[in-house]
Amino acid sequence: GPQYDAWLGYHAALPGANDTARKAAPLWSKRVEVQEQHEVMDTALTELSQGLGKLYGVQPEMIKSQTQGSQQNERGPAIRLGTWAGSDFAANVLTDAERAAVHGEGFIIREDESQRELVIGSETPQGILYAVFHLLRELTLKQEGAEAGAAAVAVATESQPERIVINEQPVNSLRMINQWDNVDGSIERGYAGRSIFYENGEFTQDIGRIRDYARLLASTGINAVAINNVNVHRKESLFLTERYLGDVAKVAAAFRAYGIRLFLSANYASPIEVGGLQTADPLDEQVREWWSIQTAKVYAAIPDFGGYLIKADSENRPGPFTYNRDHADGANMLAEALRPFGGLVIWRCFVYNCKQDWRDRSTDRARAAYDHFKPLDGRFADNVILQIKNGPMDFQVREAVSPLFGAMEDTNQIIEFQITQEYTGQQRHLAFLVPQWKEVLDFDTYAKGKGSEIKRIADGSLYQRPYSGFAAVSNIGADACWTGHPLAQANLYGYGRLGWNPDLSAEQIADEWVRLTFGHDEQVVERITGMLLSSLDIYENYTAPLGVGWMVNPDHHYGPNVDGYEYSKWGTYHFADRYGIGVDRTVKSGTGYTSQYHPENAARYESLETCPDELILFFHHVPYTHVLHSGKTVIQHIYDTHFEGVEQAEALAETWRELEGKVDPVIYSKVAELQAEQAEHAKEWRDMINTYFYRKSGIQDEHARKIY
Ligand code: BDP
Repeated sequence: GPQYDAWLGYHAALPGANDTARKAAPLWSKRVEVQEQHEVMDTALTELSQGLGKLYGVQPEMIKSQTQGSQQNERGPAIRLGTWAGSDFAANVLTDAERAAVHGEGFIIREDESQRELVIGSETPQGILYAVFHLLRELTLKQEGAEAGAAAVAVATESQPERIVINEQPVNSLRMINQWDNVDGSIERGYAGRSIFYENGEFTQDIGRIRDYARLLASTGINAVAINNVNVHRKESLFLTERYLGDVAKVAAAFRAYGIRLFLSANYASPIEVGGLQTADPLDEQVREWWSIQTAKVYAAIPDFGGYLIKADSENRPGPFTYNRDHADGANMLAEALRPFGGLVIWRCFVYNCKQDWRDRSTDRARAAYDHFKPLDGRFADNVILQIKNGPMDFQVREAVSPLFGAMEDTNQIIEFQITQEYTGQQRHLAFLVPQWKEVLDFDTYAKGKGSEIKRIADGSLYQRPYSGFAAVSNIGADACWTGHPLAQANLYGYGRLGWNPDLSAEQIADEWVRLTFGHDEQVVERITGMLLSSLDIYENYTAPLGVGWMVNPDHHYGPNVDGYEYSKWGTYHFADRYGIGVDRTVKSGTGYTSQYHPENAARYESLETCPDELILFFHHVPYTHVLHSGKTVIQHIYDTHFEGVEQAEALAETWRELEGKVDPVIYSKVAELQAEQAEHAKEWRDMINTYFYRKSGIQDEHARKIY
């Protein structure tokens, strides 16, 4: 059904879609020709046939021919697809220069003048698969006219329909998903049911569901996945051994069919936990040998294994610090074991002291990643990639960007986002995260002068790094709609699309997702895109103010708790007292964190005059009466945004209710229920936050609204 098909339903399930659509079927859609055999190519063919079938109501005829050299004049209407090396289709239609313009996973889709032939070409089978998904998406998006009953596809301009001409090249080479799934079937920070990978200590037998997931991911351009939690416990450490490798290989096969490489999170202390050694010291010969042998076993089972994802010396996980080694020593040791097989080490920079003393303000958690890793620039092996969270704290609704981007020109770096909504409403509240990711990606680090945006560091172009890209924590589970909140599918979709092309706008991504999922009814499109695009600001309005973050219940992180973390060891303080609030991270009088940015940004954040309002409490400790650039005092801003946020959350619920009867009834009810719940919970946030600051400050709301 529509919940499960997500954005790949091709409108087959929408009322009345098929009859009118059939008329609009392009000439070439009735026949598909291919000349080569490859697993991923086969997937592409299946997708193409299914997709066209759903879109136009007719199954295309599939022709597989081994013979090359088909002549121009013999060719009847068809889609012809193939790689440069494996077919002559592209050669017949495209010039050498056109082909040279795309490489690797990039592709070309070209319709001829007479609109009888559509050629899909790429250097790789993966490129062909991406092309097929891209084509089906475009055709679905252009079905608007067909659904409205028009005779021709909506690509028509004036009387002549437009010829399809598409060239696409993924901007980032690694486009990865991290599952935080545990082998007991639970998911760390999962809000959409149990794991689809594991149950009760074993791998699932339901490979079909994993395949369906691979399909969703590949359709947005994802090409890598780590299938277990970065917090690797004893049982998951055994994934590298005979105990589980056969199962891992089966999952790898499901992903392989969709062009996705499998990675494993590995336990840094595996040589001890699994290998029975006394140490995991990266410079110990036995330890190095253990990793080499174990890695060879992994590759024997999974020849295209991607590599290891490592969380070390973080939140009680083991790491090289135990042996007085640094993270370059640790990562390079694993890199050596992986190198013979072309494998990668993805080493996370989420390293900080989670047992710090709150009275000691010199240990600012925001500083930690930069302090640990910046001095190691240039020391990492060439198959090591550092995975850096978008911000220096931990996926808050608002925080500064990580100053590590642009600080390590001799190190491969990828950016880590969190699709799962740990701190953004846990898929009970609506929070479309793409606008946040866009802001981060468009942030100018000034690392090499103006125009050094984070997206250009993530994609490797600024420093010409060989490995680059995106990673993100998944938001899916065994839930019927995959993501708990049906509209949270837009985050998974949007992440994949941005990884492919970070220049897509949040508006375009939202519009695409809504149309692919719900069809082209203008009211539906307008309302749901509106809901998505306003959702993050609304969530920010009624939660922690002005970039200060946290204020959530400890451990599970749902719901308001202003002092929940204030007197604990995690380093996530707001320092509110009767006079003011915020963390002084200036060089002048605070932790000195601002100096981790390049001078342009350092200066902007250091000064109260130039620090942007939305981050004022992230960088400064100010009195409640401090006047923001908006003209409001901090305390009045807190009151206003919290009252407004609740009204906006109520309006979201109201907007959705207007769509009853216009969207799938199951999705309708689920979202209606969740939006009502969000509106209720927003009130709890408003009341807790406003009351807290009213009592601390003793300052009245200018509008004398009811605060407890
Ligand atoms: C935090 C989560 C924790 C993760 C950690 C991480 O609360 O569950 O293990 O990040 O990224 O956001 O390693």
